[in-house]
Amino acid sequence: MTVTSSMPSAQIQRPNGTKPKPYIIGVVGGTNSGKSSVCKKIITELNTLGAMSVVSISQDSFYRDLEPDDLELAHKSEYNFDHPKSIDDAAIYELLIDLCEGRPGKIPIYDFKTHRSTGEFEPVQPAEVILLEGIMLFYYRKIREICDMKLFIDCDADTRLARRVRRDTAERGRTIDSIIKQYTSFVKPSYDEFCAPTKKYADVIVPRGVENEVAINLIICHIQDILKQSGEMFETQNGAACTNGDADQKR
Ligand code: UZR
Ligand code: MG
Repeated sequence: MTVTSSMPSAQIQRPNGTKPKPYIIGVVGGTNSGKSSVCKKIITELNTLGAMSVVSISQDSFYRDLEPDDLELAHKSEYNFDHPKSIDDAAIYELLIDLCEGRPGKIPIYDFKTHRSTGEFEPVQPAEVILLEGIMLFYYRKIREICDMKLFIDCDADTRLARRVRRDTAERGRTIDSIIKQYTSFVKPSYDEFCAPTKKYADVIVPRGVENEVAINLIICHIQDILKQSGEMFETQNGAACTNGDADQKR
């Protein structure tokens, strides 16, 4: 694990008397690097440690709707979903602002088989911790700047491709030929252009993803410390007396 900075970069402060803004953790890495697994592991660990509310948001929910021509290309594996313009980054940012300001939001439900948003949404409530994962999130300046902690999951390209073949055949209705065509024409070049260079923005670079228990434990401890500190500041400002177990009331 490489620790390049440990300063939280919280920009949004809520007025005195309201709960502190959620702690936003951005998790970036190439396709199938293990981003979702790292997020799941962090959620499980945080939940076991105390009554902490955590929500997880994926960049994959925010693919833009395609025009008919582009949709046709997508079905032939000739559309570049790994280009920054394919994501509605403004919608992600607006959702984060809503959650930071204590308003509930909604996450679109995307269907990878049809390459379309289903038109349905999943409601999301403000929480103490927000995990935000996706291949290009640090490419978008506003999103990267709203993150308090930025993780980059580092994983060899051959491992990622092998996992991608397995996942996309099993879960996303793809053939091996279409996966390889998409990978060599778009996924790999876009990773090199839009994802890998954003590693420089990460606070922590995690090799081997979810298998890296030492790194994940250090990250969990850091999150706990930060939440404890902001909970204590909140109590001091508001004169509230809470015990350690009252994480829900504390924040
Ligand atoms: P993760 N993707 C599709 O294959 N089809 C879609 O309709 C939308 C996205 C792929 C996308 C990217 N692209 O590599 C991957 N391509 O989903 C991101 N080509 O998902 O980070 O979970 O691997
Ligand atoms: Mg994923």
